[in-house]
Amino acid sequence: MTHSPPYARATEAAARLARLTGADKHQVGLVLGSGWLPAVDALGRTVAELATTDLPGFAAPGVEGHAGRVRSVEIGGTGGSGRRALVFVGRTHLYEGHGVEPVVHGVRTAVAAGCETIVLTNGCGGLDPAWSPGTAVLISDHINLTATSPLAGPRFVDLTDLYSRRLREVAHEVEPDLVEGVYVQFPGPHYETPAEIAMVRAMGGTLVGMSTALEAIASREMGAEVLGLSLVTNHAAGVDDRPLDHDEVLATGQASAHRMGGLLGRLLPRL
Ligand code: 8IG
Repeated sequence: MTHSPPYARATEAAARLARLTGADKHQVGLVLGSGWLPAVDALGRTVAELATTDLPGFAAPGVEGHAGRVRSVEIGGTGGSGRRALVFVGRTHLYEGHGVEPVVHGVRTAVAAGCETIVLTNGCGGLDPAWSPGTAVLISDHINLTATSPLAGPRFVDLTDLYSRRLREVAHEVEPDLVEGVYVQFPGPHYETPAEIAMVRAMGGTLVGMSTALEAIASREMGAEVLGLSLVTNHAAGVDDRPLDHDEVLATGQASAHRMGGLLGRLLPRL
């Protein structure tokens, strides 16, 4: 069944990627979300970089007017391990309106390129008032409120340990004071109302965003182990009485770039 169109397109993208990067295989796939983009240069030596639109199956540039980029990065600095990370600098969101397939095409391509580990990062709203903007949170589980799935047909995938306990333990070794949270994916692009955040709290959610859950499901289905990291860039609606502001989201990402780059740089060699 992995020969049906979306999977076949990911295989084609992986083949093109191997040709353009000179690497037969990559070992770790990393998706950088908002808040994490400024950390990209701290990850290691970039061996090759291309636009996602150089590969088959990726959505055309969105509102920002520029295509996402993919980097092939050497893991572990100079001397290196010979292992490569495939780094997606930006992602396609469900709210762009192209459907769910382009949203998960990056992680499917990464797994088809050999990645057995997928690291998903995002910027999000935090429900805990103690999580000030700039707090990194390890995702322990998710609640998918998009009312959709990246899978179609009888694919009854077990999600019991979706955000791998083993990889979370590795993350705690690398960064002992990392807290954990339950990520709730909304479709967006609007932020939540305070009443919706009260609902999320009642459900057991502690982080809200517009990505990650669907990508985690698609990664798991293809057999990858998943690690999720959120950067709280704002308090969720109603947690304080300030309105949400996209410029603040960007500023928090800039201010956190050094710390998040350091965290990912120490994490990648351990995955
Ligand atoms: I950055 O508060 C960021 N993305 N749904 N809610 C949702 N997405 C977000 C938020 C937020 N902050």
